[in-house]
Amino acid sequence: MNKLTNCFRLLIALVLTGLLLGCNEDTPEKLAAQTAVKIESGEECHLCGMIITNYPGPKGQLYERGRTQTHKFCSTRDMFAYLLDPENTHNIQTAYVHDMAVTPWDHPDDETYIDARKAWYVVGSNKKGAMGPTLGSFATEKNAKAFTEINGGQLYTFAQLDLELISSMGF
Ligand code: ZN
Ligand code: CU1
Repeated sequence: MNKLTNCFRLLIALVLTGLLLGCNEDTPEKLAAQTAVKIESGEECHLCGMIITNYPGPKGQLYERGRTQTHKFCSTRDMFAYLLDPENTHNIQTAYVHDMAVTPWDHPDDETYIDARKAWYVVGSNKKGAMGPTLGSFATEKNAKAFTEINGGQLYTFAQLDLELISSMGF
């Protein structure tokens, strides 16, 4: 009886260890998905091919299931044109945008990326990105609102953005 219990315990311990190891497995895919990466000078926008760091305004990057590389974009506008495309949207695991409340518009910093799904957006402001009109991106509603008071534009949450709105921005 005792022997059996011990055997059973050992089995449970083995299974738990296996589960833990499984969870901690840092595959390149997982690492790419979980964090925003640095955009090096010379890197091109996945959508339009422009050199990303040569232009002002918030950038975007996203991770698509099954890829080993993060897709990087010259502007939030281009990232959303890609992300909201029905062909891509269901494959996208994580997306990041700059928090423009804490970084200069002309040279947004690599350390200031936030989860794109939790961000607030301003469309129609007088601030231009790499492709012209773009979406200002912010971690908080308060900061997004403060931005509209100076630069104009309308507030949106991630869920309120759609392809029609992005196309209507023109560039
Ligand atoms: Zn682009
Ligand atoms: Cu571009």
